[in-house]
Amino acid sequence: MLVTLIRRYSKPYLPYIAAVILFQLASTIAALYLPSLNAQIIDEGVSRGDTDYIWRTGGLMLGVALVQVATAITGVYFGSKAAMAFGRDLRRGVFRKVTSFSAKDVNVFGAPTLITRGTNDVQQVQMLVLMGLNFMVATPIMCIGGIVMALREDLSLSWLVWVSVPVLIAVVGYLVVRLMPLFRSMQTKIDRINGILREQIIGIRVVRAFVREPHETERFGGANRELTDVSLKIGSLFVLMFPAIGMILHVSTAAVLWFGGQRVDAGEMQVGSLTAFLQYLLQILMAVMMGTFMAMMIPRASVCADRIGEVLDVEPSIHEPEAPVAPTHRTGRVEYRNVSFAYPGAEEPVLSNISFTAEPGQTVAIVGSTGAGKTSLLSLLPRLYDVASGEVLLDGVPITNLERSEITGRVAMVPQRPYLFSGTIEHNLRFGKTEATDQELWDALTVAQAADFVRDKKNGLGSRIAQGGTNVSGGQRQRLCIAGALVTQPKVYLFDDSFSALDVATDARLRRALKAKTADATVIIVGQRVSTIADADQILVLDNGRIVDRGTHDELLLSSTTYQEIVESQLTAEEVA
Ligand code: DCP
Ligand code: MG
Repeated sequence: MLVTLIRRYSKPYLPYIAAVILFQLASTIAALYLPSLNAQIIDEGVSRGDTDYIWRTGGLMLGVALVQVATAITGVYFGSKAAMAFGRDLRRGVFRKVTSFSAKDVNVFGAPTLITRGTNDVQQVQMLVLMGLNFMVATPIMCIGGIVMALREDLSLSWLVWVSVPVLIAVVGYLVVRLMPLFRSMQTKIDRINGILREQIIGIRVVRAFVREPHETERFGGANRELTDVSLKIGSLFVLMFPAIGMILHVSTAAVLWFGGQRVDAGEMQVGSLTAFLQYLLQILMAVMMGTFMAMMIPRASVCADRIGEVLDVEPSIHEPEAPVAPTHRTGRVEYRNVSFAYPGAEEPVLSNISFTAEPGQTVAIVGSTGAGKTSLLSLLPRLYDVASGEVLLDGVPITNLERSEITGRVAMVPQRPYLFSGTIEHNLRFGKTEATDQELWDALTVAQAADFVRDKKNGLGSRIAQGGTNVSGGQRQRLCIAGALVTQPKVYLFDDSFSALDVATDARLRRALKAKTADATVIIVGQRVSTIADADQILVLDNGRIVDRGTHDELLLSSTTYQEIVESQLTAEEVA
């Protein structure tokens, strides 16, 4: 997966990568040239006292050093550009994919892990690409070139290379092998922390209400401790790594000086060659170390790449039809034909054999006890879920044959738990229709009985809304969502218990205004309160996922025992009050 991802997402940046390779090649060759120039100065210039030679070669050395620095910087510049662009594209890929998910697909993963995969996991892969680009070319050339150059300086000291390099590889390799499983478990621990944190932030009111803070703190503490433990283990191995590497470098230096010194004494080697040899050996060891570090990043990044790949490979369970049908008319007629539906993974269907028709201009109300399947029934029309059997038709066309834009353009749903996005009131109202005029917004607010409270706000339409709409009351949130639906002027309105947070008087006013505004539209209302639904053209009584009775309020009062019970329970409650 790692290779596939890198290949697929780095394609547009091949010119950058080519530049990186070129510049690194230049910089590495320059770096390899420097010690030998240094040796020449010492051996040819200093030993003979040839100041002229020293100046000339010194100047050349300065020039080479400048070239080396400049090419190295340019190489890193292009490398970073390519790696960051790669990361951006990959993140965008994950985001696009997740936005194409249906509710069912999101449930398969869960929100926290999708968030980690789109952020932290992408970052790990991006890091590998960055390191890879910065060291991939330099490391092997430095290593091999260093060995060749070192041997050119002095063959008889070469055994020092053959000893120190394997020792370094063995030590770093051992630590890396110990580190790998720790990195792997780190990713899942981060997932867990994310999950718990998210749940607690979202559920903060419940946590407060039930004084669950100590328990929740404990739960988070546990996950946090686990992450800390893993990080500590990783840290303690890293603590070992640096002294170990340092020791190998220093012992090698001492050995070169010791054995080389003897050869210099014996007149078999020049001082310049000795320093050059030492520098080459250090370059080789550095390169080996970098190579091993890179190797260490691969397993972690490939775990991350697999996790990202899992998301990218999902075929969204709800997709556009292959051969979309254009409806002959767009009036908003809704028909459910023998619809059954079960949530993914559930054994029992939540809806069975639902059939009804809602004509334009009509209001269909759905009542039923909690858990009867009302929300599920509504969510089938905008295709949040697909039916198990039967058909849902919009203007005579099965919605599975309609393009998504055909459905969303004609159907507006006010969900049971209304949601507002962070931004302003205006931005939320224009969510479904960006080109709406201010007048349209105010009209919608007036119908939704929300104009007064928006006008009372200091910034009016520009008032800020917090994420999720938590800085307005439940009733205000409902009314803003209703207004948002009205702005889009759909053919079909779905109100899922949207008037529950309103007092009876406001509810009545709202529905009266709504009636005028939605005269030609199809309205499907889920309601608990009998007063909300009493004047509907058709009332469906839902029980346990089945329509047990249907008719108008007056008909049902006579014929339906379930409906009678609902009415009685509310009448007595109101009478008592
Ligand atoms: N259900 C489920 N998975 C979901 C949502 C619901 O398994 N993601 C189940 C739980 C209920 C049944 O489906 O037993 C019906 O749920 P609805 O949300 O459709 O029920 P209502 O909307 O009728 O209930 P309420 O009046 O409480 O809103
Ligand atoms: Mg519901």
